Amino acid sequence: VDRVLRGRIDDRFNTVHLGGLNLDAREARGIRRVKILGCGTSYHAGLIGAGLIESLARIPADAEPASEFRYRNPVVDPDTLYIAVSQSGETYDVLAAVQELKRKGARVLGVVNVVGSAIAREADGGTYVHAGPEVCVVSTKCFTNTVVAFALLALHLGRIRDLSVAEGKRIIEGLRKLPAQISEILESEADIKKLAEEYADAKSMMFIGRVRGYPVALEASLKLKEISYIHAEAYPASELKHGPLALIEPALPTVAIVPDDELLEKNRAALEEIKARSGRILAVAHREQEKADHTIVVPKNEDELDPILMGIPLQLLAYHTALALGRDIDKPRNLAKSVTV
Ligand code: F1P
Repeated sequence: VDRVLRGRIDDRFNTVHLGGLNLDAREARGIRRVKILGCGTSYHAGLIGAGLIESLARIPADAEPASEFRYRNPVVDPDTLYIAVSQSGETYDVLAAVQELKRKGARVLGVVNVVGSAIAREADGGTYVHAGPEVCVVSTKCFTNTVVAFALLALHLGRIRDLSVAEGKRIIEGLRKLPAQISEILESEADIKKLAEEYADAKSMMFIGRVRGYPVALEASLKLKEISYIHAEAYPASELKHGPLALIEPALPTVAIVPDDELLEKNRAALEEIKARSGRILAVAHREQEKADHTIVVPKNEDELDPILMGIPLQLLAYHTALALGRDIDKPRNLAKSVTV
């Protein structure tokens, strides 16, 4: 995270690599939409990125799995900024989406970890996320750094448009707090290990989050699947009542993302629905949640930056669950470091 924060999003630091954003102020003001493409963890980081761009730059933004986008003959719009996200920079679905976009005349930026990778070379500009060369098959640090890079991009676009200096400062100060807050979360690893051992007997787990918390739920459920092989599903908390509540019973624990923000009461109501059906609840929150059986308390940052911190204990939860089940963390089955076909 320090490394992303030290390299501003569009300064010379990037020139030797992806070349920065390559957007002048007039072009940045002309963006009508942002579309982010990635696969797996990179798609989930893109969903959080889209939320950051909408809230800080007030540009409509969304993310889509690149693996879907490339097959649906997408309409390419000249006023849309396309951004491809990839840790390895080699994932074929993402590369194919970038090539399809470029064939149709779009400008595509990359948010990539591996320097000089195929997607980095193909993109018209963008940034590296500096998660280090030692990343493993299952993406963790890169997820965090990609989201930080999106926060910087959202700030940059926001400042060119209508974001006030004071609002910009609020976010910058929040970003600066992240390294110390992440260290604080890592210090609670022993407690998270105990929780992982307690929930490791589950055959399946439900993950819920609302708005900013939903991509965190998606990513946490993917991490659990990838390395522990426990079946997991992620739902937007408000979708529970549209079907999935039928699944809730003591044998299906729910991991709930419950930040202290304007949606706190709504999220608490979802916990009540689950408790009313005798579901076990593990909450990730900024303070103990009465309805939950256990709460992992994480430090509070600015609302927009909370997803960065809330994802980290859940990466640790997946890691310790996998260890408790005797899985080979470094060689998860059926998973390649980059999917190149
Ligand atoms: C995308 C991805 C990873 C996942 C696994 C397979 O990779 O889906 O998120 O953990 O490694 O590939 P990338 O494009 O971000 O390298």
